[in-house]
Amino acid sequence: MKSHGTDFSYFNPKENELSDKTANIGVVGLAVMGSNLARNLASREGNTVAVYNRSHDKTEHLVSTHPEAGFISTSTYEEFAASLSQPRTAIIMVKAGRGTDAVIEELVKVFEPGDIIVDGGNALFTDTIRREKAVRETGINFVGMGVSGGEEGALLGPSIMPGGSDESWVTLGPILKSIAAIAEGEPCVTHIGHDGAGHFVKMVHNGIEYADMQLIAEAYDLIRRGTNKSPAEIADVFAEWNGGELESYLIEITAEVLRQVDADTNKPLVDIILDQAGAKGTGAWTVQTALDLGVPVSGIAEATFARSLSSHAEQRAVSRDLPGPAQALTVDDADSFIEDVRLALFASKIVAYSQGFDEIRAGASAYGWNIDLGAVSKIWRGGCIIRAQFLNRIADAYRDAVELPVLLTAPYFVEALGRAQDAWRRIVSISAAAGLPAPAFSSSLAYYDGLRAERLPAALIQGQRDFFGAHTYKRIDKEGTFHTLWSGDRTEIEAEDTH
Ligand code: NBP
Repeated sequence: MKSHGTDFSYFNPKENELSDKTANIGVVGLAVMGSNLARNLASREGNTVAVYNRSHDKTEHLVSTHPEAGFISTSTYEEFAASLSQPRTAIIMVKAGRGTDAVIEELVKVFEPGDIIVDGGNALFTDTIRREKAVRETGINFVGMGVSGGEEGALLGPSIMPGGSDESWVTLGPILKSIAAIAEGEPCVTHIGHDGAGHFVKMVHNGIEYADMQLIAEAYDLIRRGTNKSPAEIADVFAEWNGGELESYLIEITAEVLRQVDADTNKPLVDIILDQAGAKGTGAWTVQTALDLGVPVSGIAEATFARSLSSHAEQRAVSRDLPGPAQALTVDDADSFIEDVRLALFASKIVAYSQGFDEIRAGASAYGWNIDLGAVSKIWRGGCIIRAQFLNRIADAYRDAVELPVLLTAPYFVEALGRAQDAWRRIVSISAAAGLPAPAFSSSLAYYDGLRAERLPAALIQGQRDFFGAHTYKRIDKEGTFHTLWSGDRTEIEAEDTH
């Protein structure tokens, strides 16, 4: 995880020498996300939007192609600052990393204490914590803000996850509520917590997205291989699933992608697309952070690794002749097989979300954020990529038990997992026997069974650790920490705790 340096030691609040401030919000960075967010802001009553981009031609292009937006075009940071009413509020939408630091450095020179700088890019939350600390010293507020929903979301209503101070939320809250997606009458934005909390939650959102996509891909693959249905026929299956408990944006677009026919070859597009999945790194951040926090997000990790395995073309090429099972997948009853896959998908999806919320809980505890998990699930119901009907069930679970230690132990999920588990086990067994990779299905099931287990073989691991490294162990029958003298007479002694 790369971090980028920031030095605001030169900061010297400027006299407010410029007048004619007419915009209540500004956007810096006018590539696709910034332009669309600026247009969204401008379309809401009461907003006047100042825009700035490093290459001025982009600013001119946006302003001239959208005269209806009434943008205030600016070509320098000074002009940009002068066009904003106080407290000045600017949303940065530039390529995350060095670009973000570069813009912050410029804005800090022209903004004043009490003003608000918002980073709406996909920043690593630890960068946001560092930036917030540095900017705070100047008296300016810094808000790291996760934005989900892609280009369309930015334009029509994203799900927004702002961090930052309570003071900045007072100004920002109404503006963000005016542009966010609406789900069941509620805007998909809430003040997540201080400093990096918003970007942390956005990161986990993306991790869950990876898991959700991988699970759907595994479901598609098993149905295709098990039933010989065409992609268009499987699109119908997904469209039907979208009418039930799996209803979600990702299931909906899966049907659309599977139905698409390639114009050049007249074949299903999914058969023409190279089977190597890309990634921009937020899945890896989620897993790296989970490892640091000691949170087992195995479904998200498998989904991230599955993408990297897919993209290792040379390794796959030399491995093609590795021995596999003699028996291919055979399915007698296609309809009941498809229903089993649906249930396995639903159960695994519950695990992925449960693991993601576990990571948010652990992050909140480690970084001192007070995050309302029910509110997080609600703001993901609209605008974002993982929007899904069952987020309401997650909100219900945290409403009924705020301190719920494991999401999947909430009554609704216990019932759903009980209903799904036989099918889930059948699907994992069948795919393993047939040599078909279903890593997210199988790791989710293993996680579920690991949580359920009355006793785990971790006891043996503690014995091994004590044998080779004198790492000590605890006993089930008495207090204290113990070590066996493995290379001596193998008696047990009380020891210092070196866990
Ligand atoms: P890009 O990530 O492609 O960034 C391009 C923008 O960054 C341009 O405006 C460019 O200015 C500006 N920029 C760069 Br690069 N370096 C700069 C610097 N040193 N100083 C000032 N400006 C600089 O744009 P995007 O795809 O619109 O995404 C914007 C942000 O939103 C990113 O952080 C992204 O991760 C995040 N995001 C994207 C999505 C999505 O679906 N695309 C979704 C959610 C969040 P120039 O025109 O002068 O080169």
